[in-house]
Amino acid sequence: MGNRQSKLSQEELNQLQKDTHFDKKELQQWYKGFLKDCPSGMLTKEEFQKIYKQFFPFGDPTSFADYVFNVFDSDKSGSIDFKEFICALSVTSRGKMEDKLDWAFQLYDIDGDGEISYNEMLQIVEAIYKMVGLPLFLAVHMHRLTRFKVGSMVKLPADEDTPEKRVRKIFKMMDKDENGSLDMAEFKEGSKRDETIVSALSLYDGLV
Ligand SMILES: [Ca+2]
Repeated sequence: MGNRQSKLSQEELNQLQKDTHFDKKELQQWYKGFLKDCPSGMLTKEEFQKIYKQFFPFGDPTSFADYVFNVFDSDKSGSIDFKEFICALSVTSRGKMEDKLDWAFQLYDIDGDGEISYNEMLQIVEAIYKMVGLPLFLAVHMHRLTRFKVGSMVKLPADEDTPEKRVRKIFKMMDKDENGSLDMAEFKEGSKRDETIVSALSLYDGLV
C-alpha cells in the first residue's frame, strides 16, 4: 500500500473487496479513518497500544494490544499497513466462525508452533484481565464492553476470578487428551462452547 494517497485506487479497491467482507464504500471510509489515525499509513505497536488505551482507560491494555498487534502484522514487518489492518478487521468482525477461530488460534498460539500451551493461554488471559482493569471483573462480551466503554462489566464467578483459575477451567473443558496443550481441533471444538474465547478479540465489533 502506498503512503499518503488520500484514496484507495480502483485496483486496490477491487483486490480488497475480494479479500475482505467489506464493500467499496466501507473500504474507502476505513481507509480515510486509518490515515487520519495514522498519516504515515503504517501503524506502529505504540500507536496500536494507544487505540486500545482509548477503549480501556481503567486498565492496562499494553500487553494484550501487543499480542493482537502480532497477529494483525501478518508479514511480521513490525508495522501494520492498511491491507493487514482491514483483513484482520474483516475476519474478526465479519468472518465465518471457522475463520474467526483460525484467527483466535494465532493469537493464543504465541510462539506459532501449532499448539496452545497452558502458559500461552495464561499469558493472553492475564493480558485480558489486566486490560479490563478490575481483577474481579471481566467483560464477558468484549464487544459490548467496547461499544459501551466500561458500562457493561459483569462479576466473575468464583472459579474464574483469577487468570489461573480461568485458564485451568478452559483447559479442563478443552484439553481432551490432557497433554497440557491445545491443538487446533481441541481449540475449535472448545471455543464453540465458550464464546468469550472468540469475542475477546473483536475490538471493533461495535463499530462495523
Ligand atoms: Ca506488516
